[in-house]
Amino acid sequence: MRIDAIILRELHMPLLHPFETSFGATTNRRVLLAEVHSEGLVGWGECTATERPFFSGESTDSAWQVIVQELGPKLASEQPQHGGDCPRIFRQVRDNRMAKATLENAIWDIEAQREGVPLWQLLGGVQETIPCGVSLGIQPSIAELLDVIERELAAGYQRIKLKCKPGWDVEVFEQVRKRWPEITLSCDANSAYRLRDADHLIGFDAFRLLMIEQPMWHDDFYFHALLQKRLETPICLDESIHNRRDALAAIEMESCRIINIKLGRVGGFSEAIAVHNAAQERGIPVWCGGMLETGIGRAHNVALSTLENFSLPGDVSASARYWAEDIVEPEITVSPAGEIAVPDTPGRGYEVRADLVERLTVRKEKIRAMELVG
Ligand code: OSB
Ligand code: MG
Repeated sequence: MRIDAIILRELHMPLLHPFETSFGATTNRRVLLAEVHSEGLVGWGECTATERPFFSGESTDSAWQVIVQELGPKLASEQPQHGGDCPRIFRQVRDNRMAKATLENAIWDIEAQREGVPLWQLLGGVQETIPCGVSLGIQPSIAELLDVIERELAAGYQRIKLKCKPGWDVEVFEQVRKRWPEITLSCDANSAYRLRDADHLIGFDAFRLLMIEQPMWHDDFYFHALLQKRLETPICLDESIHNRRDALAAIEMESCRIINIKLGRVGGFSEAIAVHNAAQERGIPVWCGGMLETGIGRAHNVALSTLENFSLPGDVSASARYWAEDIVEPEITVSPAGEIAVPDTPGRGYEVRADLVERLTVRKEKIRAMELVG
């Protein structure tokens, strides 16, 4: 496909509610969107980098810089035939996976439109409805958390994931389990614990959690394997898994029994599919994580979640949980059974509201091809 233009945008969008993890709270999202024009079609990609480099080493500003100076010019100088050509085009640039995913996913988005098939079918998806869970940030009090859980269960969500950290864990789980002994419950520490906390973490077994997500260091396999040996509860790795090789290492070392796949964290659809397949071949279930995305990233997460081995409820939930008004039409909605029905229209299946995107844009840059940049 001929790349006619790449426009990078930054949008400012306030979250309906602040979202707090063990590494900090987010109130306002700075969202990067890539708008790629090719032969009359427009593909969109959303960058999942956080405002500050606390989840991974990437941030809104680092991704902006790498896309404008490196990845955008490389892509604009090529004629990729498929989204799957992007990893080769970007190979010279190390890391920066969220920046790479922004552009690669936009190319898949165009490819699905060009082929006239739903994006999820182009990816090889087979599930027409996907099971949904919610990720609940750290709340000001346990009482407030219980109210939020009650609301999300009433909305139909199939799994409640609690963000946790030292001081916001066993007491919280105790109260939640007292009220709801049987719900599917998990927790996500975003790397908040250390080896000295191992005995404390083993205490989590009492709460019959579906999994404990990324309890220790963001870049570790070895110590998670030691911990997993002592835990009954499955460990799920998020931050540690950047690609298929990481997934193979984690599975081989028994660092985890479940993998969270995030498009940005692994660098885009190609690598996400490779991680999915590697896990499937080894009997390790996966689910799709979230990064507080707008409808564009959310639509891409929905499409990815249709692959066969996405067998656990993910963190892909309704637009209305995050945004007063989402930038896609229709918004992403979840049924009372806690499922998203996957769109059967060509492409991503959710139209981008170009007028609203334009209104929310605070910075915009047209990317120049490599030979023009020099
Ligand atoms: O670890 O899953 C995470 C949000 C920001 C950074 C890391 C994480 C999260 C979430 C959000 O849990 C889940 C969602 O988008 O609903
Ligand atoms: Mg996580």
